[in-house]
Amino acid sequence: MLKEIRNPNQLKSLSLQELESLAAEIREELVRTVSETGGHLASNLGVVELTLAMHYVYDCPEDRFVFDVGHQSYVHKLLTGRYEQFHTLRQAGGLSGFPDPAESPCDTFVAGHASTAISAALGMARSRELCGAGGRVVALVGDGALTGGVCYEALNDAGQSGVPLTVILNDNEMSISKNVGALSGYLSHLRQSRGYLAFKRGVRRWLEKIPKVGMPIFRFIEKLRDAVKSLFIGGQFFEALGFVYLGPIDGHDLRHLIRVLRRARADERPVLVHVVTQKGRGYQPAENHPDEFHGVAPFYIDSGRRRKREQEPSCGLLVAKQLAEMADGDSRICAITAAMPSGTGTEEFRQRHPERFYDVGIAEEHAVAMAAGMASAGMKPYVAIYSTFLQRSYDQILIDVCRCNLPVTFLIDRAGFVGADGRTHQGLFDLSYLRSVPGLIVAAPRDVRELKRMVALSAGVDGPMAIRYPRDGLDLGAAMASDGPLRVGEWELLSEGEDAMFFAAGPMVQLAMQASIKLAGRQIRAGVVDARFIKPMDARLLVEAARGAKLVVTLEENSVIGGLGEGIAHLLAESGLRVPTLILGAPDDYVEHARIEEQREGCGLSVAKVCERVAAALRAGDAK
Ligand SMILES: Cc1ncc(C[n+]2csc(CCOP(=O)(O)OP(=O)(O)O)c2C)c(N)n1
Repeated sequence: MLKEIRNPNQLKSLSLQELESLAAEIREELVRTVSETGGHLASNLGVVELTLAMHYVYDCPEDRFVFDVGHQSYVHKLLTGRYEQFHTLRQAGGLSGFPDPAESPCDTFVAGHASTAISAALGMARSRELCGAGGRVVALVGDGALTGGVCYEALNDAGQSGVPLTVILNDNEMSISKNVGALSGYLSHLRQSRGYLAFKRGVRRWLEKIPKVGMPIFRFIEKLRDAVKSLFIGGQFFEALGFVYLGPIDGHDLRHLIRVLRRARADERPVLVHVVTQKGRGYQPAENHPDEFHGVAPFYIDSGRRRKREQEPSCGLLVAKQLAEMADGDSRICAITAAMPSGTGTEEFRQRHPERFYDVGIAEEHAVAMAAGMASAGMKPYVAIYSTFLQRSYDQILIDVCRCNLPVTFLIDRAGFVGADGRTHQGLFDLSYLRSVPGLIVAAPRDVRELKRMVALSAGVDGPMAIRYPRDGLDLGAAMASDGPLRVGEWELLSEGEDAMFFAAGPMVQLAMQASIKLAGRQIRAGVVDARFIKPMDARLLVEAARGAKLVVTLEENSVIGGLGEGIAHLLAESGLRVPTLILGAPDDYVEHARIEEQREGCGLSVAKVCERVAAALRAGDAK
């Protein structure tokens, strides 16, 4: 059946039984494809019936769906004419793993970062009112996303707006890991009231059988719903915010879902439908380990085992282990994560020092402001957040931490290209947004050995520091390890060269080394400096190394706007040294999903392409 669905309107002619078999087909397709491509499996398996019911009740694209984060939009993609391309998911040139309006008119909004769907949906609903356009707007938000503060700003605004808007809360008790926080406890309290709802359904079935008076009595009871429900369910948090609350309902019961969504659609007020689903539903390994199958690499369907062994250990895990050891001897050290204990490796720290570990939910701004508070009261917090999500915390970094010179260390994971998650997840901006922060030390180690030294160095830094690193731990080997002292703001000269001088940061040092070897084969002598501190920069070594060269080349896995290269160009200009400078890095753009090597190649950051650019720049210089 799935093959035949080119348009979600086709669903409307299917019977309940047919919809149920379609759900089974969709699950098979999800498991088959994601086992090959990798991706967000467990979240999608959990919303199969819910997405079917949404498309059954609403009319896409006239009605607009906004998926929070967007990682759970695969079922929607399959139902909106993208079945044929589904096997290209997350690969270069293929379907994105997130909604993308360029792919389909049924994708209304790009997300990737959590907790923005209610705001966007309210904006769309208001815009429709102003333009006199019809159609409903529905936001699908997870209970994990609901730990993010933006949701409350939106609920607060939407609840009093009187604008027709439906928020579907997909409550599976999980963020990536187990959900956290008081609201998660509140939702669990609501879920327990399902006994009451089952009781209500039972009453209806019973009353339906009584001719004439049965249904009027039931409707009377329904009118008393709020009063009766509050006896069983307790505080009506969402209703206090101005929403009509419907639920909790079983998110795998299609008949019930359709009935409740119809009711929500007919309501002219803001409505919140609380749907309870099981993450990973229908595929045993994902049901057993929904956290591991949240975002998964290609795997064998039979066992759920990964096809390729993980490149172990990740930088995050190494850092967390080291930090846990440092914390043994320093009771001020604590670790903070924003809903990513396994992704950032900080789970390791939790094992050893649970009393000094904080998972604050998807709340990066709060995480950083809280770290500032802890540091101001004597602790030494380490905040582990992915580069892309730390963007949310710019203000807290600038004002709450750095303005007061507080000893908070930022462990910035997934810096640089991130591969299949694509445009919304690239860690290509942190050097730009952090370099502008007064007083912040910004470091990028070239490999895991250097990373270790930087984390050790951070212990003695009595102010803010950021260390950025990619997911996979590159080890350049003992021969490339530096044995000299590591001092804040000091770079390292790795090799000399009179034609070109590379200044590279992070894993780009390896690329610079490889390029310099290849260039030597073309009689071009290129030296390499590890510019491991992006702030403060080593002005002395820069001028010394650049003075004898015909060309300065900077290499970074960051946007060329505002990163290492621009910083070096600025310093060179200030020093009065006039050397042509080639700034190589990510373009001023959003880099699409592909493998990391493909993304590097596409941005000109391969050995061959770097050599070409350097040779061409030198030729142009000679010609002048
Ligand atoms: C601002 C931000 N921080 C962190 C993440 C990483 N992240 C992606 S999905 C997710 C969990 C979302 O949980 P939930 O909303 O309940 O959806 P589920 O996967 O359980 O359906 C997290 C933490 C993100 N996308 N955006």
